[in-house]
This record gives sequence, C-alpha cells and structure tokens, in this order.
Amino acid sequence: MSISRRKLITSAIASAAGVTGVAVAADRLGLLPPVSQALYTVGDSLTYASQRLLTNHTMAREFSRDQISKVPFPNPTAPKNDAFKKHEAAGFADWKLVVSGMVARPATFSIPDIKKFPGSSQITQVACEEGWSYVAEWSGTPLSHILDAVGMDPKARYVVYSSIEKDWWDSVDMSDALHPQTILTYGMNGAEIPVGHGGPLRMRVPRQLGYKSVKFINQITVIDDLKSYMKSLTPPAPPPGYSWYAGI
Ligand SMILES: Nc1nc2c(c(=O)[nH]1)N[C@H]1C(S)=C(S)[C@@H](COP(=O)(O)O)O[C@H]1N2
Ligand SMILES: [Mo]
Repeated sequence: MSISRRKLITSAIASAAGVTGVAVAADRLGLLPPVSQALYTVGDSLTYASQRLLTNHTMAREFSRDQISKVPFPNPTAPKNDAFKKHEAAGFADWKLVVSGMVARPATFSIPDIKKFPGSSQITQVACEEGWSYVAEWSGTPLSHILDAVGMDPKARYVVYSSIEKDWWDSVDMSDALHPQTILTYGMNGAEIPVGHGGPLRMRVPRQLGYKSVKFINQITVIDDLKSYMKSLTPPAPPPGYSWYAGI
C-alpha cells in the first residue's frame, strides 16, 4: 500500500471522528487492534485500521523459484524441551494438532491427517523484526480448511495458535486466519520442513512479520475475546514488546 493512500485513509478516519472519538469509532468498526501492548498510540491504531481497510484481500508478495534463498537462517534452532526431543526421535509420528474453542467439532489431527486436506504452496519471505529475511517455498494446507472441517462458529473473531514451546504462541484475526496464504506448513523447499524452521508443523502468515509465523504448532484455539483469553493464561500473556499486528 502506498504511504499516501494510507495517510489519506488515516486522516479521513481521523477527521470523520475527531481525534478523541477515533478510538471509539474504530472499535465500533472492528478496526482496533484487540490487544495493545502499552506502546500503542492513536497513530498505531489508525495504521492498523487503514491497513485493515485496504489490505483485507491483498496477497503477500510471491517470488520465483530462482529467488529462493540459498542458506535460509533458522532462528533459533529446535526447541530444547524433552517433549520435543522425544517427538523428533520418533520422526514426529505421534505429533498432534489439537483444535478447540468456538468450533462445533473439536478435533485432533496427525500430520498425515493434515496432509489429506487440499495442499497449497507459496514462495514467500520470512521477514524478522530484527531486519533480516529469507525467501523459501512453503507447502501446507490453508488454515481455512482446518477451520471449515471443525465447524468454526461464525461469531469467532480470533485464531490462537500455540507451539510446543510454551511461551511461543500468537493469534490472528479472521482476515488473516481465512486468508488463502495463511497455511499450516509441513513442507519447505520441496522437502519436509526441517526442525530448525518449525518442523513438523509451522503456521505461515506471510502478510505479517516473521514472529507471527510460529513454529512447532500443536494447538489451535478459536476464540472471540483475545483480552480475556490472554488473562486466562498462566503466566497471563507473552511478554510485551512485539506489537500484535505486524503487517508488512
Ligand atoms: N516456536 C517458535 N516460533 C518462532 C520463533 C521461535 O523462537 N519459536 N521465532 C520467531 C521469529 S522472531 C522469527 S523472525 C521466525 C524465524 O523463522 P526461521 O526460524 O525460519 O528463520 O520464526 C518465528 N517463530
Ligand atoms: Mo524475528
């Protein structure tokens, strides 16, 4: 999106509501980021709102095969916990993805189960907030297929996805959860996804920064209220510092 269009929309929302009324107006329209991590200002909220208005249906850039990075950078490598090491030693034969929350039919999927859903591949970039990036081909199944299979409640607003590393989880709104490029990924560059890059199962959210693409996924929870969900966790939420919305 061009900066000038974003500015235009931002100032349109601002002048329509008056600066103090902006947050209220944006919230009514479903355009406020659901969790603010201390540093959110009116400006950040407006950026989120204008991004959302303009980019609901846009696609992340896709690259050609000759642009795939020769040496992608894993950050960090495999989880150090024993549960993960056991799974790795067993070739991930018992890896399970548990899907629950606001769904009609909570379910548990193995990796072969997930591979039965229609597949999708993309050559997209992982861009870390630290400034580095790489391009790889990712294959998996769109998250939307899994959500369809479990009968997601139409009132649900967020999809939380968690890894076997307890402090690594994140969430997206329905614009990203149902987006065709948001895929549960089991393949990378034509092979199984290596452990360093999130094998056996990784969420790829290519329209947002790398940290939203959580690795080693074993749980998906469909919810409508992110704030209370975060409060219900012990410890309450991941450490602040990363903004919830990281659109690129
Ligand atoms: N489970 C888990 N997922 C994670 C991370 C992590 O440490 N643990 N790091 C995140 C960050 S900050 C980035 S930039 C990308 C890096 O992806 P890569 O390891 O394929 O380079 O993974 C994201 N997903
Ligand atoms: Mo990152």
